[in-house]
Amino acid sequence: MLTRIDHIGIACFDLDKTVEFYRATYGFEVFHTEVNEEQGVREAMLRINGTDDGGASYLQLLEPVREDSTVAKWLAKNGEGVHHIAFGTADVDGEAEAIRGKGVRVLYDEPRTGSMGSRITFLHPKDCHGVLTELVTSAPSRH
Ligand code: MC0
Repeated sequence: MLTRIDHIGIACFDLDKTVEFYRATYGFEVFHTEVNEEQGVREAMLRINGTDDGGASYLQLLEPVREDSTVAKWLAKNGEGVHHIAFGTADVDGEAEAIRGKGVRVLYDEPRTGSMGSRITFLHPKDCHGVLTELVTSAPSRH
């Protein structure tokens, strides 16, 4: 079961300036930052609210850390904006398998490491009406 919006991923050229925009405009504060080398991004998580299943929903601001990263490629083509949406689930493996069985391309054979120790996978945007879609099981310590 997909139980919440875990985060909305927003691609930006300058993470610090974008963080400052969200702080000054809406009052959202940075909950967590990290560099995910595998994904080629530096990211800031802005916690928006807690959810009924004990998780939370975030805005995830993403700045590429190398030219060949998927986010750098996307920014070069589209400019800044919403890059993906992520649904939270207690069972990313099971959800990925079930969705693959419905004919949607799941991009990873096994979930990889995402923000704050989560386990993540992605669904191909061309199979999801143009939306790059991520499935996330957050680390147990986050609940
Ligand atoms: C590409 N496309 C998108 C898209 N990225 N459509 C909607 N939203 C996006 N974000 C479209 C392109 O416009 C193109 O359409 C087609 O998909 C193929 O794209 P491409 O530019 O030729 O690029 P590919 O095929 O090399 O790669 C696309 C793919 C890739 C989705 C497979 O971006 C990928 O593996 N993404 C998953 C990983 C990722 O995005 N990581 C960054 C966030 P046309 O019509 O022009 O053919 S990391 C993250 O979020 C972590 C840290 C976390 O949450 O914890």
